[in-house]
Order: sequence, then structure tokens, then C-alpha cells
Amino acid sequence: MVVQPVREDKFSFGLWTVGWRAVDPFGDATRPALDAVEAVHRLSELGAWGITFHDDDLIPFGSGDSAREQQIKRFRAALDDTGLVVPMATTNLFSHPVFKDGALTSNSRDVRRFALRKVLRNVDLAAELGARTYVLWGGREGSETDAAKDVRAALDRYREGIDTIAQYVLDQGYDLRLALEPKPNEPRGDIFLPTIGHALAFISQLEHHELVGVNPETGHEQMAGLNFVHGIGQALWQGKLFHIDLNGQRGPRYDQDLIFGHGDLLSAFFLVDLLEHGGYDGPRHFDYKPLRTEDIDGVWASAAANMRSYLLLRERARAFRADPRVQEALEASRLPELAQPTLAPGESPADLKADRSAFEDFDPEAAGRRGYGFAALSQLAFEHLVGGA
Ligand SMILES: [Mn+2]
Repeated sequence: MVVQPVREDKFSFGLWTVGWRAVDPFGDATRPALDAVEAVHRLSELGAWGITFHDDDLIPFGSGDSAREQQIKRFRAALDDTGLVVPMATTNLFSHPVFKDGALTSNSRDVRRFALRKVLRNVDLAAELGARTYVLWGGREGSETDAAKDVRAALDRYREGIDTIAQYVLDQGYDLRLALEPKPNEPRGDIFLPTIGHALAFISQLEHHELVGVNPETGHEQMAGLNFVHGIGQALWQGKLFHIDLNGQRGPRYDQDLIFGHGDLLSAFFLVDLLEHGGYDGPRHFDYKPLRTEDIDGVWASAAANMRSYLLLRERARAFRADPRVQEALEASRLPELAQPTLAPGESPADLKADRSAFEDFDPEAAGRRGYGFAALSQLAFEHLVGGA
């Protein structure tokens, strides 16, 4: 099947994904460094729409001002040459040893102030390059031992940090929203805001909550043993899905960052179905790592594979939705009925109490014998997914 990504598909990649040199806790780099300008050109040729970066991916930590300006100029020229956009940027608050106890929640106040300055500096660059989303992944915001942190004080500082960044965005008049990225563990034993649910609850406590949403990652939620599709469903429901990181993961273990679809395939199918039919029109951003076994050709093959996986799943999801047997099975499963409010328009709790059909005359035994047909519906999804429908 011919599937060719186009700009309208809004596929984007982190510079750190294709640029990953495959250093892991047990082994050295297996690939040479990749120049940002080459990444822009190669991704553009493959049909991607955008590229994203941590400040330190583009400009090495500690670079002087002129080296920084020079690198930004080269990067911008590559964007202009190709038409690739920068939809999102983020900050590296986890690699340098200064952040070993976290950044916005470090026990050291001077480290927290340095971290905030590092974020604000890159927020300026993000706005300058036209980014609309600024992601904050709390890589080392957390601990290995519960003796090391007062969680309530840490969350006070986390809130102060995010509100300060949001206030800066407002003061500067930037057209930028913040997106928190949850992850349960790795690199630290326990990370604050470990799941989509924790992040959404935290956002409700912010002064500038309207400016802050989430950037959930497939693998991060699955590392916690949670259903990613349900998490995305709730983020959409709350109007908080500002950005998404797509990849593959096989169950609760270390963060695998596999190619999208190369983990829980059924979940990937239902996720694409949700994104395509659930009103999400933001970037389809891949946050994956090319396998450590790959040379540079394998890197580009894997980048293309992410987009192909998404497009094939989108095709299958559309066929699933268009199949009259699926429409019938959905009816039989009473799914359309779920969209019907439980109370009638204007009905009060007292009206409900007065409705004998709801209780006194209701036959729970008969309703308990009702079959829902979910097995047949689920099998139809499976058959569309494997091309057997
Ligand atoms: Mn990951």
C-alpha cells in the first residue's frame, strides 16, 4: 500500500530522537553525532512537517553567545530552505549534574533559579521560531528515597515554577501554551506528576491553569500499566490535550521509545481512531529512539516507519468507522446511548425519585441478562486492524 506522509498530516520529530547516539546505561554511543541542519533536511525529504528540540539539542550546554547565535542562524536557514516548522520546544533540565536533584523542585534554591532562567531563555527562542507549545517534562523532578523530599513543598515549588513561566509568556505577549509531560519513573525512581491524571489535577491548582495542558507520551503511561487511550480521552474531555508524544512500549518496564505501533498495536489503533475522530488537530509528534543496533540508514528508515505506521492505522480506523457492520455493532452495543444524558432535560433529583419506571417498575433482573455484544464489536476492530475485515 502506498502511504506517503504530507505536511497536512502534521508529523513532527524531536531533534533528540533521530539524533540519539544510542548511549544507554550499559553502553557507549553506537552512532556519530547528527547535525541539526542535516536532520531538518532529511526529515523534510521524508515528508515530516515539524521539528522540535531541547535547548541543549540545538546549542550545547555552556556555549558562548556568538556560538549560540551562529547555530540558531544555521538552523533557521535550514527551516527556511525546507519549510519545516518548529511547533514545539522544550528545556533540558536533566542532563547536567547541576540538575541531579531536579530543577524546578531541586532542594537547592539557586538551582531552581538557574533552571527558571534556562527555561525563560529557551522560551524566547521558541517564540522567535514560531512555536505554539512549550513542553515541560520533569525528568529529575522527584526522588529515589521518600526521606529526601517533602512532596507538598516540592509541589509548591513546581507550581511556583510553572506559574512563573506562564506569567512570563503573558508578559511577553507570546502565543504559546505550556504542556506538562507526565512520566512515572526513570531516570529517577519516582517522578512528580507521574501520570496524566496527576498532571491534570496539578494544573487545576495553578494560577494560570488556562495556559497549561498536557503532552502525554504513549510509553510513559504504559510504563505505569495504564490505558493510554483512556488517558488521552480524559485529556481531550478536559480540553487539555495540547500536544502528544507517540511511540511504542511493551508493558511496564524501562522506557522503550519504540517506533509508533511497535508496542501495544491494538491500543495504537484505538488511539489513532480517537485522535482522528475525537477533535484533536495538533501535531502528531514522535518521541521515539531508533534502536541502538541501527546505523544512520536505520535511523531514517525508523523515522519513516513512525509516519507509515500512523498513516496505515489511520486508514484502518477510517475503514472501521465506515463499515456498515461496525455501525450495526455499535448500535447493538448501545454505544450511541452513552451520549444521551441520564436525566431528561430539566429533570430534577425529585423528578427522578418520582419516576416509578426508573426504580419501582424497573426490572434489574431483565437488564442483568442483557448482552452488550462487545466481543463482536472488538473482533470487528481487530479484523479491520489486520486487514481481514
Ligand atoms: Mn519515552
